[in-house]
Amino acid sequence: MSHVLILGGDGYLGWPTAMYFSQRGYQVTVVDNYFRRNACTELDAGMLYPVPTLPQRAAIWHEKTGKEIKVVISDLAQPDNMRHLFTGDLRYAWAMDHEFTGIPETVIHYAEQPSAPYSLMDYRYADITIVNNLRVTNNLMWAIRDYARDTHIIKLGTMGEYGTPNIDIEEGWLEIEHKERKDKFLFPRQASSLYHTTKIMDTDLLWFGVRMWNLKVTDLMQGPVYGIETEESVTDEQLNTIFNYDEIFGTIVNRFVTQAVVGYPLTVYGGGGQTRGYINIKDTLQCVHVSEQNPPEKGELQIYNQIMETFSVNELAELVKKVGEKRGHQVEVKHIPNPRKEAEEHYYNPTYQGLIDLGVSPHYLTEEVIGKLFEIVEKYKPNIRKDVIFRGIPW
Ligand code: USQ
Repeated sequence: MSHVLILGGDGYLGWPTAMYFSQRGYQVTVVDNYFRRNACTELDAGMLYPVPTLPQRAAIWHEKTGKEIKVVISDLAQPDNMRHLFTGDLRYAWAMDHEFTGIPETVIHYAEQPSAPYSLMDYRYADITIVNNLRVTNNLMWAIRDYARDTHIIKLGTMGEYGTPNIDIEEGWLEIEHKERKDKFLFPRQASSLYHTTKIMDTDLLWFGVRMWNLKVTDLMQGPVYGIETEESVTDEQLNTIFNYDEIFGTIVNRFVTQAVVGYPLTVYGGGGQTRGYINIKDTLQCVHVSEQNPPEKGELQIYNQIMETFSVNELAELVKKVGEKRGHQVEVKHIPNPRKEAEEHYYNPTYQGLIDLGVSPHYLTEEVIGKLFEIVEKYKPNIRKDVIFRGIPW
């Protein structure tokens, strides 16, 4: 049984990934320090519904499926905590049991502060973002270097590393001809938040590890994700992933649907021409799985653009309005001054063929798919707090 270690296993993507691999017969261990939950409490961010603790989630999963997900609660920004995951010394972490299950074949690294607005709230939140994200990645790189050189690191990157350049975006690399000589480099990066900047730095760290120590790394450049339900969560709503609709941790599609349900005008920032690549949470799981099944060679950094289609903010607002109105909601679209500093009209033409070539079959953002998301959000309507939807965190 192949062993997958998921760092950040309590998050929006981490928990669904844990169930997905467990369901498919993998031995799964999740590690988390509850950063996301604690930040939601600290910042009064609001969630669509409360989520059980990780040990509770694992117990519910076990009850439903007979399968086991091992849980470790630990802060991986501390180097020794990371190393203990590979040496088996879990005395200093909270773990469901202390039995060492061996070196994992794959580590999936989600253990990062994931919000752009959070990273720009003020210098303290910038510091937390930079310290957490870079230390966890560096600690992982060193633990793999010292104990597990055959282990495949799958790192969640972001399309935001590329920004919105005025040329086509390639999958990770760009061949450059300069003064009659050619070489291949990482595609130019230019982030539009400090959070996104940490992801660029992560890529640089791991690219260094690949060149120096022959590590095997896959970097998945993902766009904003939407959705709640995955195949594994449908049996019990307590298995649903954490769902934020607030300005800090909520992403746009999830936010717009929630806004439509409570009659809050859809918050289109500025002109609304901002275009990004989007992906259904179900496809994130497929992408990570095909990446796990197709590891790179030693000394190779493999990069995929993990999106399935592109939309502008205006297009998303129109789609949500259309579906919302069919379901009987009154939906207003409102352009508000953009709190962010970003291009509102720009060229955007990314390539995203690699994961599809490996066998991912996309779930597109159809009216039916949005309708299904509405259905779930409507169930929790009494929990939705209008006061956390927009605060206007400026860049
Ligand atoms: N936007 C609005 N109104 C809103 C919220 C967002 O117009 O109420 C706009 C933003 O200005 C931006 C776009 O929608 O142009 C996407 O914003 P977002 O908040 O959905 O996503 P973003 O901040 O870019 O970050 C999210 C995840 C992050 C991930 C990233 C992928 O939080 O972890 O890395 O999506 S990407 O955008 O491709 O960099």
